Amino acid sequence: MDMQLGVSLPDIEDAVNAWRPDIVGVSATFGQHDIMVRLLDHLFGLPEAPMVLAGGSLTARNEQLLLDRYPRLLVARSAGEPTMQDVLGYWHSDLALTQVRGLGHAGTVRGDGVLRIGRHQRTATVPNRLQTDTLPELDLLGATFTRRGVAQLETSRGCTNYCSFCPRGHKGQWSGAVPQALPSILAAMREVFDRHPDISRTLYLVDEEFIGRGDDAVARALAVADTVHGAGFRWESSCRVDQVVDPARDPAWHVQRGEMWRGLLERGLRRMLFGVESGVTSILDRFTKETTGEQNALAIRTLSALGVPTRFTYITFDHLMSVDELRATHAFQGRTDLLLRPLPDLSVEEIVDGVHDERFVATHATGRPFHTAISYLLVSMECLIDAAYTKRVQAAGLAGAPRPAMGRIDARFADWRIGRSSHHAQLWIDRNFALDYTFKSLEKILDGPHRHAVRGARVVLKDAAYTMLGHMLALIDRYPLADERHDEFDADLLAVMDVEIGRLRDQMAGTVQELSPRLPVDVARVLVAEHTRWASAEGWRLINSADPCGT
Ligand code: B12
Ligand code: SF4
Repeated sequence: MDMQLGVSLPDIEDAVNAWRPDIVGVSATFGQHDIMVRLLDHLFGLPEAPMVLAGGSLTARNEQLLLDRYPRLLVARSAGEPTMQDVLGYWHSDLALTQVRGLGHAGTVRGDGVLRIGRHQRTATVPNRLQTDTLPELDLLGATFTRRGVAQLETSRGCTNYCSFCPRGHKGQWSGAVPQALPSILAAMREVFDRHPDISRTLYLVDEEFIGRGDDAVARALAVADTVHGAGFRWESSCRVDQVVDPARDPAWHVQRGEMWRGLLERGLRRMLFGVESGVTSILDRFTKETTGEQNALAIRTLSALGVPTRFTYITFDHLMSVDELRATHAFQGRTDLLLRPLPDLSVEEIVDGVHDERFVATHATGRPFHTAISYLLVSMECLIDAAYTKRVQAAGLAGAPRPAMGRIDARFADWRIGRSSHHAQLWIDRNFALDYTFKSLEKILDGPHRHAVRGARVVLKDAAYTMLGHMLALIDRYPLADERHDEFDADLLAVMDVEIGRLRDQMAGTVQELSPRLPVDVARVLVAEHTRWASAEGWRLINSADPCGT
């Protein structure tokens, strides 16, 4: 039962009361803590409580908190399939609880033993490499399409890196063979797509790292793409920048990669998301990104010259950053020598060489600043529970209260001026989020010149956000670090934001007026309605609906 598809909590409670299941599995992700607690309260309050197993990204973050509150709960801490199999074995008394792979628990949970509350235990985790075929549940795909959702699939699990802000506990190390079951999964998905001819035949491969590692990484990526494309789909996914440019590798490796990117485009790649996260090497070091600013610059040039449609995510503010780092961030986002024109007539060798050559870059640069290619500007670090970065923030005495709803903690910034700027940047994002999201959604459903026009309108919003960052830096220069005058700083910042939003309003009115007659009537209607709402909004509020993940 999927609550994203209209199922309510009472519906689930009714189903549990009617079916009286032995085991209930619950999956929760960011933002769903409150609803999960209500469900678990209900389940554990039943006279004969079922065995309850919870998993998902948010559950993994809140494991300790949940086990404190529900000592009989089982927490699935890794990929679900082996854990589910073992839990069935446990239910049938074929396995001991300690033999169930990938579990967090508080002791004995079947009501037939002594609970050791407060001594949470973890069983051995299943490495991702032991599970290369993932079989998605397809019985909800049709209902997902009816609600204009998208089809997701994983072709690998885990990541090749350990960024400090990305808790790896339940995601693990990268593993991916060419999934043997992929053709039959795709055939089954195609049957569902066939019943929804209006839905774009695009698959979202939600791998954390699509390419992965190993000598056969390129061959595997091309084979997966071949299979997906051969089944009639285009696809989007995510991967790391070091799959494009890696200073430790030789030119031959880079040429092979360039050819791989062109090969992936021929095999239906629609867009690839890269978590650049910063262009400043000291920040990348703090993030344990294992990349450098220079590497990111070269990768952005290479991808744009190869014509790969990209999304870049970027963490503009982090709690441990200095003003110099924020200034360098601003400079990187403003660089006009990163986005090159697609160069289909040049060989991969020429591009791989050329991105190092400033004359080549000057000849082929679009002149557009890099920030126009960042999915969401002005985003701040989220201190996720259990992440290495969060531990550094805690060690620096900056940690605040836990926020289980988002699996993170509140935190102050080492430099109060950056903290106030980050807070106001979030206000800026939230005020403009719905309008930007409308543009983004329209872009997804439009093609050709219409899509281009909508994209142009998004750039207007991005330019304004970037201008705000410049204002913030100018203001920071006027306030010494040692003299914490929060109220005055806030007032100055709000005054600038008011001026800038006024300017944006004027500009956006012109943009929408020019754009809407060029759009299909129903699309124009959606845009005008959202624009009217946005233009008449007053004041600055947090709405907690930002989506900096960019996926
Ligand atoms: C799609 C997506 C989104 C979409 C969600 C859309 C949607 N409605 O599905 C959007 C864009 C909204 C999003 C946003 C965010 N996301 Co996101 N997102 C993803 C992505 C790419 C895919 C999610 C997914 O479906 N995964 C596949 C499922 C199958 O994985 P899973 O839920 O973890 O489940 C597995 C196990 O946990 C387990 N399991 C799950 N449930 C259960 C239940 C039982 C009973 C059992 C036994 C097992 C089990 O089995 C599954 C198979 O292995 C993942 C990357 C990834 N590969 O997971 C990132 C990811 C989950 N997102 C992440 C983050 C940080 C966020 C944000 C917090 C970013 C931010 N700073 O704001 C926001 C928060 C969203 C919010 N609510 O505000 C991180 C989480 C970090 C971490 N390592 O835990 C991830 C892992 C990406 C990354 N590596 O950085 N996201
Ligand atoms: S942030 Fe991305 S690159 Fe870094 S460990 Fe997580 S999934 Fe891997």
